[in-house]
Amino acid sequence: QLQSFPSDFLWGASTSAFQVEGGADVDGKGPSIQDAMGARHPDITDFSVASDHYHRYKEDVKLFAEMGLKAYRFSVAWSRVLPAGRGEVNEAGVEFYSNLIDELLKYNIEPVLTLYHFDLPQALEEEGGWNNRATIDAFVEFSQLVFERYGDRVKYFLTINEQNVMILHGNAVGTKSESKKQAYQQAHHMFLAQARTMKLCHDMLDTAKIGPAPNIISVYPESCNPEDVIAADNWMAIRCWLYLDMAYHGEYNSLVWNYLCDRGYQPDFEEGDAEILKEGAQPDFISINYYATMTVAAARNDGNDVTFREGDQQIMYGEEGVYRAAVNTNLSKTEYSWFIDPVGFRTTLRQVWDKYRLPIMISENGLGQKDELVDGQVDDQYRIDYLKLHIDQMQLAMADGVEIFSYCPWAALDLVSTHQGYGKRYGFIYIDREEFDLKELARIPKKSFYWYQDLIKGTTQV
Ligand code: BGP
Repeated sequence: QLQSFPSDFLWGASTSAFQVEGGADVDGKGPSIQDAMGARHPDITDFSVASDHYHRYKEDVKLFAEMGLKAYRFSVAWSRVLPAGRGEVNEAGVEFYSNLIDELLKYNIEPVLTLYHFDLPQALEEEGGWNNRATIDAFVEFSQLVFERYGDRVKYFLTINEQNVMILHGNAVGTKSESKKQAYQQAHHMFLAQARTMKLCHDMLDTAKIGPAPNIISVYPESCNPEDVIAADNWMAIRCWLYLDMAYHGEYNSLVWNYLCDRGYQPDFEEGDAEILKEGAQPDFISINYYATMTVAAARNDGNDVTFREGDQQIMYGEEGVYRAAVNTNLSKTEYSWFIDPVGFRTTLRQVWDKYRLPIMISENGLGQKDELVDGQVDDQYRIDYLKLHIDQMQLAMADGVEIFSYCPWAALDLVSTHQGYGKRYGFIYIDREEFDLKELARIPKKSFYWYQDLIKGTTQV
């Protein structure tokens, strides 16, 4: 049934630096905002050791090779290579990623490098973080270093992971802002940083490909009431299309721009910004993270549009007077209350393809669950079921004509959740540690590891 995948399809898996590496202050690494915040909740772990991938990457890459991965998506911790965010280069940090890339290539695993995954250097945060326009220059300096040092070996670059989640739900992922107006100013600076970096990548490297990596999910109106339908459409534009339109067209989506102006959130432009955004709109592909769809009803403007139900997924709430979140009774939920919607994955892929006609990479998709180690094994059949349903729908999307070249589920190995600790696991490889008890951090392939290995083997043999 899986024969329609091209033999060069990049079956992969994902991680991000601060969630997997540990080694938070070794070999000259500077603190990031994630380190500086420590555990955001006292009852869950911080990121200081994580999965200790920094010290054990060789063992991990060997397991990735055994699993059959064709690609591995990771991020470079900005403050590991530039401890102060700009200026002096930390050669030990540069070498870590160089070694990691070589190790991947040794096993023919394509490195997919995310430049920025939630972990701004703390030194830049202290100068205002993304509120400060100078952070744009620092990001470009960082990107230039990455292109210089790794551009000879890395072909695929992702600019900014889930910019839309940082802007709309910064509290969950560590990006602070005092108001929506300020958040959209930060977004504007990130758009400029991304545009300059995409251009720089093409100026510096002949064969490299680069693209944005927002979280894109399709939306359902709660009913066929036209007011619900238009609210859902607005949600999609504000929550999703803005971010891809900026990368692709280098312009604000007009519908979203009107919304920003109506509510007084519109960012300040400096002279030349419009040209930078336009000139840098050079994505070679689009990468999306997909976990769950959203359902939306018309706003009632009664003070309850925002209602965040305890236990619901953070991204599932409304905005007063704009739209309100609704419950989709057709969908089941994970034990962390994230909706499960494989068909919505197909819809999302079709919509992205229809709008932009660029090849698509899926840089995240997966199931967070409390796995149990029993007699040295982890039977995560639920994760296999989840991934299989999504892969089936991805295949149907491909049959619809959507061009997809890579699937990198979250996560290659267990790592620290952005805001829900180590108990919530996503990996194909179990890491033997508890929230606060590090144990030996042994690597134990889960049942899903062997299932994915079989799937990759089955679809890539000629
Ligand atoms: C995405 C992030 C990842 C990751 C994942 C799972 O939003 O890009 O960094 O952690 O979601 O989310 P969580 O860790 O909150 O369960």
